[in-house]
Amino acid sequence: MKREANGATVECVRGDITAQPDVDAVVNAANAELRTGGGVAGAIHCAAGPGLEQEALPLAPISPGEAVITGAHGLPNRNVIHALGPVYGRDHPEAELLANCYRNSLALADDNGLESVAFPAISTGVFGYPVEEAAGVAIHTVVKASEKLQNVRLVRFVLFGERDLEAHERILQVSA
Ligand code: AR6
Repeated sequence: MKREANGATVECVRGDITAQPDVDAVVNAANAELRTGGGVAGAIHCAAGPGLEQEALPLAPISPGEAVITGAHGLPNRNVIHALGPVYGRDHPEAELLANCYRNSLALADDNGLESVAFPAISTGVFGYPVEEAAGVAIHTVVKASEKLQNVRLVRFVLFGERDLEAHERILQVSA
């Protein structure tokens, strides 16, 4: 499903973040060291090839809420934006740190002249953030941030599972 927010389209789809060839940037649910890792990070590094880690490593370490941008290497996009989500129950205040991931990623995309960005559900895997809570933070932050975007016109949430998709759609329905 999709909604309009301040001239930008916000949409939720079920899929794989490494298979979004029509967006300028994909966001990586990174680790602080910007190394390969598992989950989204593993899939992105695997699809991009070793050049991605080589380019990213000198930008590490990053802190929760922070985001950095690199080229996309073997991925069919222009850039990868690497954002470090909070570990649920450890990094506080977790909602603020998670919101910062989305805000900072969108600001980086916008500043680099990108028009479309795809996000996974940051922190909801290994980092243990309950998906319903994370979806609220993610969607509200993106809708609010869209007020200030000059270049980004499409923000896509790419959810791996049906339950994750439904959680995001429920929030998007009432927020844009
Ligand atoms: N496309 C879209 N979503 C995916 C994909 C994919 N290919 N693969 C997994 N997901 P996670 P985190 C979903 O663990 O919680 C890594 O090891 C997944 O089902 O990737 O921020 C890093 O190195 C879940 O809903 O990110 C870090 O150490 C969501 O994406 C740590 O995990 C996020 O899961 C980051 O943990």
